[in-house]
Amino acid sequence: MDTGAPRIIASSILQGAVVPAGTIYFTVQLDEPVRPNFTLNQFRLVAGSTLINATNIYYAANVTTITGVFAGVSPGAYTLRITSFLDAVAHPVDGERHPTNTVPSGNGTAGGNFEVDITVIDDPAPVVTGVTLDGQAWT
Ligand SMILES: [Ca+2]
Ligand SMILES: [Ca+2]
Repeated sequence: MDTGAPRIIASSILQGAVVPAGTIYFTVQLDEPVRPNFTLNQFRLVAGSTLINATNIYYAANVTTITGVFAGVSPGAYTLRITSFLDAVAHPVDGERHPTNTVPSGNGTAGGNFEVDITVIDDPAPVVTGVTLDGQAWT
């Protein structure tokens, strides 16, 4: 009998990460399958009182690896938040982020949001900062 809450055991973005603006892919792996009836507000970017739902959610066939996609994210400070994943018998994910390593999640009690603070920055094209000439004199 399944008596345990799922936990998040891997996260593609860790607490404090700096990521380029644009499309952000946030993938998490759980230690058991969760129900695949996702809604886009189960992956969110939170910036103050602004809540941005995922643009898409993808998941592997066994529903242990799930990706939230956020398109067109502007620079700024955000919290990535995952809420309300349920296992087959409706135990909510024990989601609190690990205090130092981000994962595995959980505080021993079913439920709790998984939240990762990130900074989104402009990602400019590479700039030439120096050149090496091969001995030819400029005249
Ligand atoms: Ca379970
Ligand atoms: Ca918990």
